[in-house]
Amino acid sequence: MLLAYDHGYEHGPADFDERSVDPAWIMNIADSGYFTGVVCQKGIAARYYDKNKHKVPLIVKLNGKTPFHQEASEEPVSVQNCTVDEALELGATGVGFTIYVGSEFENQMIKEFAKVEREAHEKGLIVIAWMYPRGGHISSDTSPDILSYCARLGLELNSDAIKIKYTGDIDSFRGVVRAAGNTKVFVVGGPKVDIPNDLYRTAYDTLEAGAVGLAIGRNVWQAKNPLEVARRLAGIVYGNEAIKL
Ligand code: FBP
Repeated sequence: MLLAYDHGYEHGPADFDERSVDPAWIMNIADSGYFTGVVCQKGIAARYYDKNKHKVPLIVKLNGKTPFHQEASEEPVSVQNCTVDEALELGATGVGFTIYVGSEFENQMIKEFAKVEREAHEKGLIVIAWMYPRGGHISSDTSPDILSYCARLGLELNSDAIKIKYTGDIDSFRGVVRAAGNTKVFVVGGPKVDIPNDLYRTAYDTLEAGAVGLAIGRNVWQAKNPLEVARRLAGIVYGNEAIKL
């Protein structure tokens, strides 16, 4: 279970309430024992992640984009703002990198990713690719065929794991997981759902389809009781015995 907290960059502080706007509050949730990683941009890591104090492994997201270029005519591009060495210095166990598959800037992101992947692996870091189909050439970002293509690309680019959207049903998602080969698959959480059981059902189904876990943000830290949501999700992901609390 990875706790995602790069939303301040990707969506702006509108995603946060008075609790979740504070990165220190998030680090406590991440360190609660339910999570196997916290994902954030370098500024949050530098200022709020203490490698001598926090037990949860750190994944530094190396690129990002704001939502201000969302016109249909504007193709998405996620730009690198942090190096592998900086991530290492911050205490990272792994690095994260977004590729908007299908974007007119896809080649630029793949080229940057290839450099990052090479260097991160040489230096012993885990590499996780956010494989998001996006842009005017993409008809649907939950299409099983398109997500399978993204998953396969993640494997071919030598990602240890990919983070990807759910297709919406177990059978088609099995195909996505199969396309990823031995690259591990994490499923994104998405906007907060109103009915918690829908979240738990999706978590269960994605694991049933072969995903290794969830890389989830809003559905945890926007919840009234984040640790209760984390506990329920951990029960699904690890099985109850593995919960460390
Ligand atoms: P959520 O669980 O909140 O959806 O977080 C997953 C995530 O991939 C974040 O890492 C990232 O900030 C955000 O979703 C990207 O959202 P968008 O789909 O709007 O680009």
